[in-house]
Amino acid sequence: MSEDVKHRFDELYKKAIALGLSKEQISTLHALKEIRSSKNIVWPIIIYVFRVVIVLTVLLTLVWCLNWPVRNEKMLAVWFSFLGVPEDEIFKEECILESSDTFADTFRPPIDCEFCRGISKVPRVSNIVPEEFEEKYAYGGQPVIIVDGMKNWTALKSFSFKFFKDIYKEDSPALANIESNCQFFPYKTTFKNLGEVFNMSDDRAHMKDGSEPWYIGWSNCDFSAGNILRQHYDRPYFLPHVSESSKTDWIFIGSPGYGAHMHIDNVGLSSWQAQVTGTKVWTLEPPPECYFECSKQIKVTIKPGEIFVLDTNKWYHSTLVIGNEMSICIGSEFD
Ligand SMILES: O=C(O)CCC(=O)C(=O)O
Ligand SMILES: [Fe+2]
Repeated sequence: MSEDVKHRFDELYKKAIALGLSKEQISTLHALKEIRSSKNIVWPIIIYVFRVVIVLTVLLTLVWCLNWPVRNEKMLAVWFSFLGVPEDEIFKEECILESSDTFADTFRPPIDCEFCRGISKVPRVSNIVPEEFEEKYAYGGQPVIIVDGMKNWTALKSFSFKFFKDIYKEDSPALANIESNCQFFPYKTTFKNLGEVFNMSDDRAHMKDGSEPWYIGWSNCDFSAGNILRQHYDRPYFLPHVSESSKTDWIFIGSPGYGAHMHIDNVGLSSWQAQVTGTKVWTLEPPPECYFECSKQIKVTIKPGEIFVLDTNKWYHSTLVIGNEMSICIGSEFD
């Protein structure tokens, strides 16, 4: 109400009292009731809408985090169809929305801490039969190192920076395919693709004094390159007989001093990673919801010739190449 209206209303009020009307009589006036109710109508509506928005946000966040009673994919499908994207286009391999690590971490459904309870060490085993590997390590949360996992692999002798540079030559179909269809992780480097990696100077690649460290990874989804790679290694002997390794191998390569930042994956399956050259320290952490039930951190050093098996979808993990040698790893998921 403006000051002028207030003033005039006060005057009227005083006159009405002077004319002998009581306060009670004045307050029963119809016009006064309307003024009172019109003054209060806006704020209650705003507060009501605000409350509804808060309750809906909390409910949707809970449903998203628990992935129940509606699956996250279904929620996204509803959202995208609201935006006019047809449902069958949403889950094609190329993402409509790139989800950042932080986004994916924040909205990751909570993990059952059973997988890490009581685990504080990573055992080194050898000569393990697939049945024992399956029972103890394949699908639970216990990470393991198989020290004789690369017996008879020629990769130990043939894999090098030059070996990969030759497979993915400039202008080769393999490099073009990798660059447009496979995943590439530059980590802390500024490389935009694999072509740029293989274009770096030999001095930097081989960590000549003072050169900048580097570390990258890529998935090999090129069939012809995959065939060449597989001539140099076999399916690890300890994998359960029925399990299949994915057709896509992962290669991680880089110099001492660098590695992968702390993250958790969302690939669904456990994976094995063969340390062909160099030495890498893995730092494992349970997800925050398991801090009070599991060891807070486990560090493990993987040496050349060893295979590390880890469920990267449950354990947060980061890596650091140590020593003097370039680290080259090849790995795959298994079901
Ligand atoms: O080998 C690395 O440096 C990281 C590998 C990784 O993040 C993975 O295998 O999930
Ligand atoms: Fe990972």
